[in-house]
Amino acid sequence: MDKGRRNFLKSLVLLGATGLLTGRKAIAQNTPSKRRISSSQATIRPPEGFVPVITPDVPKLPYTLENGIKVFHLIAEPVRQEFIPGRVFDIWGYNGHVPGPTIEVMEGDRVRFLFHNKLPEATTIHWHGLEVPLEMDGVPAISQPLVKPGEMFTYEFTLHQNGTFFYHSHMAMQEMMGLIGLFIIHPKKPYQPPVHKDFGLILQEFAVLPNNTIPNSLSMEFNWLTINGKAGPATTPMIVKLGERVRIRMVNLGMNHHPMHIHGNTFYVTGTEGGRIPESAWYPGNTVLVGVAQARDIEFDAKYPGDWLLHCHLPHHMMNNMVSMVGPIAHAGSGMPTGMGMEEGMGIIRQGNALDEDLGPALGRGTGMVTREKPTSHLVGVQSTEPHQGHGTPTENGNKKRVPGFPQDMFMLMDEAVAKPETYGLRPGWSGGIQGMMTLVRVLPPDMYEKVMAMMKERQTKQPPQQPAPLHRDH
Ligand SMILES: [Cu+2]
Repeated sequence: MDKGRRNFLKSLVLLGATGLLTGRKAIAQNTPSKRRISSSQATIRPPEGFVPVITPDVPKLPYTLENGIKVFHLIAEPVRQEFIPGRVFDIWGYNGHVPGPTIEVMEGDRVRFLFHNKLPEATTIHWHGLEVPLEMDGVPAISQPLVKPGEMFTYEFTLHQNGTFFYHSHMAMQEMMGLIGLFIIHPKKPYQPPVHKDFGLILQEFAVLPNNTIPNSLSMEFNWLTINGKAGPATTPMIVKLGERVRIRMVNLGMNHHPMHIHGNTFYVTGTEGGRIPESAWYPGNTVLVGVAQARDIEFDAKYPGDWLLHCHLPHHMMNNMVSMVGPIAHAGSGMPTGMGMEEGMGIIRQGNALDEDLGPALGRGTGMVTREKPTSHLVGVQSTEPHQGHGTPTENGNKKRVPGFPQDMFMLMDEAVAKPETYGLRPGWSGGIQGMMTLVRVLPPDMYEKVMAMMKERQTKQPPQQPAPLHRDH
């Protein structure tokens, strides 16, 4: 058994024990199905060559085994989560995380989900892409009754598919609050050619008005774009050893499609939300459109050493907190209520004359630390003693020329605030080049790879994984 698989099995045991402890209260409230499972339906063991999926910044959902059934506890609840250092948002997730913890199972498994609703309103869970009996499909009022606050519902089915799937609330606005998670089903026989690294990423978008923490789920525009619940540069790079074969699974459930682009490498699209694509139909690219409700798997051989960007190529999805043309409201300090009318949307809240330069573009696009605006005439044409804040690229001092369109840059350095083993050895100032829906695939030569992996292992043994504190743990 190789090391990766041994570690995976070890982690299952540990996670299983955790699940048992945290799930005790839930078990008492629930009446699980008494159905007996024959030995032919017993849990499927991972095959030789099995590679577990890695979901940076997102934990796996633990389970316990009961008569060969994998039993999971899934809790929908409010979550406080930091997308980037200093910016904590009030969103909704599962088991204290956004996106929810990754469900990782085997084709042929029988699974049971004891679903607890700790939200203040009714919800259900839909298993996206899974062929399950209608009564397990999770559509409120169509396939099942609503799961009211404080209630539970048991979902149980057998998995006959394999591939990249996801689970999510089937209440549209709840989806926009963050309620989604990965559901990875490994095949009984590993896909060919085998990969060394298998990553899973969830792409999400949130509209949070300046000085607020609560997303406006009605907005059609978005200013926080995340990968696995983090905005660049707080996204955690994917660490790969030079020469390894890599799979990256990407899932999208928002209002926008995301053309995901990788630098310096050519990949093949090898899977969709419908499962594995036959090799004869794989197609090459370096950008794959991960449309709403879609999953896309890509694979490539990591032949080129380097720190390669993987990012959505929509320009506005490579920013944090962009809030163009926000009027005085930006520095009101007390925040704006969410749920405003659609016409107010994101960033078109103004007072008075729309063309008054005192109500010019807000300068907080960097990481949103600054939402105070200044008259645009302060930016150019005068000897500026106060360069636009939060921005790191040098500006020509004493530039007497008024340059229409200035400023555009949002270069913001925060290397130290987001430092972790996975960022070790990046070029100083690297964090300025990564914002919004951006992350890195770091293809490291063997010596550097071993060093980073050792640092990651040390972190694992030294600190428990960081968990955002749910707001209402005691419900
Ligand atoms: Cu995008």
